[in-house]
Amino acid sequence: MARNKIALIGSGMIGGTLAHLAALKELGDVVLFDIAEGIPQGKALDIAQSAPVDGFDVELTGANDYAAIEGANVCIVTAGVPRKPGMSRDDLLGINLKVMEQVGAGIKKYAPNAFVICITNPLDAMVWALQKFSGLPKNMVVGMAGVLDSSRFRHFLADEFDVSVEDVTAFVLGGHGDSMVPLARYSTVAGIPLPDLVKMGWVSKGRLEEIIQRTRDGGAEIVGLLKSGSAYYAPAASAISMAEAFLKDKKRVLPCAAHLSGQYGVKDMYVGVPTVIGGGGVERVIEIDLNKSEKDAFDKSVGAVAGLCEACIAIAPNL
Ligand code: TXD
Repeated sequence: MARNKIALIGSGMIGGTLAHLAALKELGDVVLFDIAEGIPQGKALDIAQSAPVDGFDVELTGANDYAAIEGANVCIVTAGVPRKPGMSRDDLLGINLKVMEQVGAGIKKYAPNAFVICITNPLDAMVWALQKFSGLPKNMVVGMAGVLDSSRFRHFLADEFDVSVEDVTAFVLGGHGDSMVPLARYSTVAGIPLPDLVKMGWVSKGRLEEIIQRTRDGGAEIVGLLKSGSAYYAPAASAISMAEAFLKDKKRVLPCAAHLSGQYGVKDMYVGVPTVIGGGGVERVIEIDLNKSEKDAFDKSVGAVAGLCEACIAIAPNL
């Protein structure tokens, strides 16, 4: 029986970590792809040389040609450039949009049946453009942000309450960015919603607000500490959980940037919502009840994503 094949488009910090995790978990053979020559080959060889120590049997290869991703079951896209000093968000958007055009063409040609997980920023707009450039079914192209954002929220909550991270569930909706919407009402410790924990005296309302704000600023906090580059361990782990849900048909309920066609009143946009991920890709978008303030925050976040999509169309009218 042939192994699954996982193609990593972009072999930078997240790409390399993805390759290591996918290999350790024996999710399948791994192909690292990048335009930088030597980087994907070097990382593939380095990780392959750890296989005898850790005892995993997967093949790792590095490539600069899209033909190497042929027949991949999963493609995880991190290709692009990060924001550098003096660069506006629009500059970044323009450059990464061109990258998505190339990546979309490569996937369309060599891996049209793959489940595609986009990580490149600005996430909600890039995944939207990648789906259009690749022409793959909308349920097979998804963006990673919600798993990471809710994992950050869970970490902070578990730390605050001094309980296991395993017993904390958290819910984050909306776009990946300043306007993300962490939902306290749907976040729990072993099923006890956060507002109840406030009533039980576990945490004050003010402190909970601080934790929510720290979650929103989670990416920036790490950028500030690292000085160059952004987070990569938790983003890679988050994308791997999505790939695993697909490859093992686990039907996990995960928040992802999914294509909406009317759900939550949103049409033809990718926004962070709870989904079911299994062998059919995004098998379901779960529509939860939002109260007035949650809906307002969600709509504001959707507005921010719509602005990014419009900026994409201004650059690439063929979208
Ligand atoms: O939650 C989330 N979605 C995110 C997103 C969390 C953290 C970081 N997030 C974004 O992921 C970040 O803003 C970046 O846009 C991506 C990738 O982050 P990473 O830290 O891995 O960036 P690197 O190390 O700069 O790697 C990017 C690689 C690098 O090796 C380039 O040579 C390559 O992308 N690159 C390309 N590969 C293929 N094709 C093209 N055109 C290309 N251009 C650059």
